[in-house]
Amino acid sequence: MKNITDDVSAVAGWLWQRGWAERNAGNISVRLTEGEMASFPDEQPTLLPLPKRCETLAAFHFLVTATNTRMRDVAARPLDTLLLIRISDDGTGYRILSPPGETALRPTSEMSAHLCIHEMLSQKRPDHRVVMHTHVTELIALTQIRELCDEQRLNSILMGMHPETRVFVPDGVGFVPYILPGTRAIGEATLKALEDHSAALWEKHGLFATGRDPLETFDLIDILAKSASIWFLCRSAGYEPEGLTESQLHELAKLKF
Ligand code: 2HA
Ligand code: ZN
Repeated sequence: MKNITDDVSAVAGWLWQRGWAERNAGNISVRLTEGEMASFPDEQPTLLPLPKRCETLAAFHFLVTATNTRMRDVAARPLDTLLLIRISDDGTGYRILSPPGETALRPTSEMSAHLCIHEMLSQKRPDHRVVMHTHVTELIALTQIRELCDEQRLNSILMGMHPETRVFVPDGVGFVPYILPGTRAIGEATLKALEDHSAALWEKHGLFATGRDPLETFDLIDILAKSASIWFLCRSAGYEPEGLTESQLHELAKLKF
């Protein structure tokens, strides 16, 4: 538990420093492994309802950022801003195990999207137990350009701007057209986009990424942001970036790490 809390709080600090977490922007959840799961307190905390039953996540523990918390506070005071929750045995609700006792804190407003995604991950990519949402300025800016609001076009830009992207984000990003945040509809659209990609870009809002651990998930976001920045730098200098050629991309795709 301590290591994972340290990693989440380190990443939260980086998100803030990079300018991707204004006010209470962004949220992080981690499905804990058996070894990290906490024992049940003697007195069971109140059962809180889930918007949708999550049978596949029954009895799992998650570390989640609390709603209305700032990433800079998660970095400075992880124990006051991260919640340890346990999904009930029937998957209809959850209990907050930490902070202990009754607390006014509640999980992130994007909790329903996070849980939908964790359900899919537990089936399709069980080693991916981190879901991270943040407002990556450079990537959001791409989605403010109407002609770039297209999955193929976005991926061709992102892949072409830097070899790292082709190597470390081989499946590229999924694109989610604008939907009101916090709704079931955006949760479902994100889930669909993440079935085939480790990152989903929400039009005019931000990025959702999945990974095996918080540091790896941050790295993926960082690489995508780098590609977008290079594109904007070239455009701001008045040039159309050339992009890696098909044969260069093909060669990179064969690299193994
Ligand atoms: O957690 O970023 O999308 C605050 C948000 C909502
Ligand atoms: Zn957001």
